Amino acid sequence: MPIISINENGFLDKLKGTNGLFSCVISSIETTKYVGISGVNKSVIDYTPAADMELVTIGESLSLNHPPIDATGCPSPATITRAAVDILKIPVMTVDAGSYIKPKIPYISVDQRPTGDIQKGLGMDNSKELLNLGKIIGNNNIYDSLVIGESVPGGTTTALGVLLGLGYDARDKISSGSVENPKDLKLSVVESGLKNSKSKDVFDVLNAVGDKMMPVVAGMAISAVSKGKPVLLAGGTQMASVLAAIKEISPKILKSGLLGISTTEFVLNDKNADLKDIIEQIGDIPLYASKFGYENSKIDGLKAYCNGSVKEGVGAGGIATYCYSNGLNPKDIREYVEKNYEIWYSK
Ligand code: AAM
Repeated sequence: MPIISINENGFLDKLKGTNGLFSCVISSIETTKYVGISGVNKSVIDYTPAADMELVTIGESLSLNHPPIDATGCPSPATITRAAVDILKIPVMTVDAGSYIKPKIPYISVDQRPTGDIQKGLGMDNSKELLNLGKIIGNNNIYDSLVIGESVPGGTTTALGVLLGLGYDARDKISSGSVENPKDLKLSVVESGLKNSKSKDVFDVLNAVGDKMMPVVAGMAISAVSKGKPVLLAGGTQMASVLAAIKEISPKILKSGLLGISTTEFVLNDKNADLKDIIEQIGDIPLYASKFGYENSKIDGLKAYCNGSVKEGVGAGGIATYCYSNGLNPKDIREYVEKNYEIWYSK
């Protein structure tokens, strides 16, 4: 099986065979403008959330000449997500929670303005409202199940901030979109921001050092699970912070048996992070990791994932878990990405 399962509780059987929707919530973070916290390439960072979702939805990035890249030139994880949704014809929905550049495809808007400066504790002032808007989206979901991803450059730093703010032992355990996880820099940014958090209440912590994707995804997951639908949080340590927020807001959701989290093998095996430990601190939730066989790839940019480049994002790990549960193999995804790589990145 190309899925590593930890603490499995029958969730995957509930996901299997469902007519699911892939949804991705995007946002930008003002702090990335002047602090090098993100592994996403500086030259494309403002365009990355939009270009990621254009690629996933229609097979090309309209807002950039080519799909986004990381600091070392490796391809965005949106390439994996595109392969998965295109092969199995999975419907895609983009939710904009404040990307700098707006996608040139239809999307649902919950907030025009990007996430603010988390270093000053000014991530947002409307996390409660964003939670409620997320709930409306989840309530109106007509599909049997939801796989929810994110594209938020700088998002592993907000994840660190929210988990620390909620009292978790997360200091040395948060992953990164870069090989060289700038841990000290990320920690100093969130420690500074947390000083301006009004309290340890989840909404105050989100407002100070969270990003706008987080309350939206939390709301979507809470309302969809409440309606009896399986929800897969598609991401690594970023989705762990969403899980921690859900636990504060609606703890019964964690006990429903309808919530899981899935990432890539690259995040699960990241020596600079410890996702498994974080999930265990939060609660009794199944954790999955998808394999891709990228060690066998002929393309250097894909092989580099095995050495810590990119690792995850745009729901790549989770949508692969959904697809593997429904008959797809890692080879199908790898070959699709390899076949399209030249077309996507030749410009
Ligand atoms: C999303 N698109 C990406 C990408 N991500 N394109 C290229 N490289 C990535 N790493 P950090 O906190 O280091 O910025 O990592 C989080 C970002 O990396 C998110 O946008 C995530 O979706 C992924």
